[in-house]
Amino acid sequence: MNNGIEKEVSDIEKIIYSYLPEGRTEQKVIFDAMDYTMKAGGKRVRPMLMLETYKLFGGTENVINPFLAAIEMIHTYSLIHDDLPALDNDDYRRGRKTAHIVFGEDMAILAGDALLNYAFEVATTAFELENANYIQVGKALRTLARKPGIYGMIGGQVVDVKLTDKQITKEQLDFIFRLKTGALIEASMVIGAQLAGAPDENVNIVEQIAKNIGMAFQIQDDILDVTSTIQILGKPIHSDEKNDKTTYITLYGIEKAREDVEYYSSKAIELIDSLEYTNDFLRELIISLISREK
Ligand code: GRG
Repeated sequence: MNNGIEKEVSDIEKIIYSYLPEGRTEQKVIFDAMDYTMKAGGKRVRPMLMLETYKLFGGTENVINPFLAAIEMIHTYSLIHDDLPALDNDDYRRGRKTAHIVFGEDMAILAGDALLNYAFEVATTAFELENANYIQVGKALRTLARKPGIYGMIGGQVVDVKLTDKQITKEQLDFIFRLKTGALIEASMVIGAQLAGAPDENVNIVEQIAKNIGMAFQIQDDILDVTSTIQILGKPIHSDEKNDKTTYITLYGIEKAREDVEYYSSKAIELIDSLEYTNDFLRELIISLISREK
């Protein structure tokens, strides 16, 4: 990770942690589970993309802060649930034991639920901030509700789970990638644009940029699952094979997968360059995602 990105991750973590709840009561274990999973050190790709898209369109206010925390909470909830015995049944994530190993399956389910719900509790605090534009916050909230839901991340996960062990087509894999992984990346960037008050035509271009990043990101995830190590990834490798999942690699082979990561990333860069706004950091961040090793 380059120094600029490292500094950004550290700044974002300070913001995210400031929104975590403090637990002193009977239900303290849920606060502990939220804390444990949120502080396990993910790459913070989604909040970074959100913040940099916000800056791309000239955003400078702290209205973005609760949304940075909310998107990472929703992402973390999805990982907790994805690791459960009923789904991928993984013991490690972000270099630590998964939530269900540490807190038990019951508490891991509840911690995921809690993070999803708390994400909205946090995001709605944006209305209380000075200078908050209620229409922009309302639009961002709708994106936050819709993209991770049944037409987005959960929808993609449902098809992924239903088709586990089955022969699947390229079209079905594309559908799963676009929803399961792409939708949250779309939410991140679209919210950044909406909160900065970007015109609708630019919000649409941002959505296209995010779609391409989402595809590149998930294909790279499939590549790393067969080429990396548990030490670097912080989660088990060959997880897809263990779970009888058809992946980009099993369908297309590793060479084509690498070419397609380049293809989707260049499409994202071309689209970003077509805007009359510039943010070199965002451009660099997208390029760094192509060559990411974890
Ligand atoms: C509601 C039972 C129930 C399950 C929902 C929706 C869902 C579970 C899971 C989402 C699907 C998922 C895990 C998609 C994979 C996307 C992906 C590549 C995740 C890894 O993201 P990174 O690499 O992770 O950004 P870090 O740890 O760096 O944040």
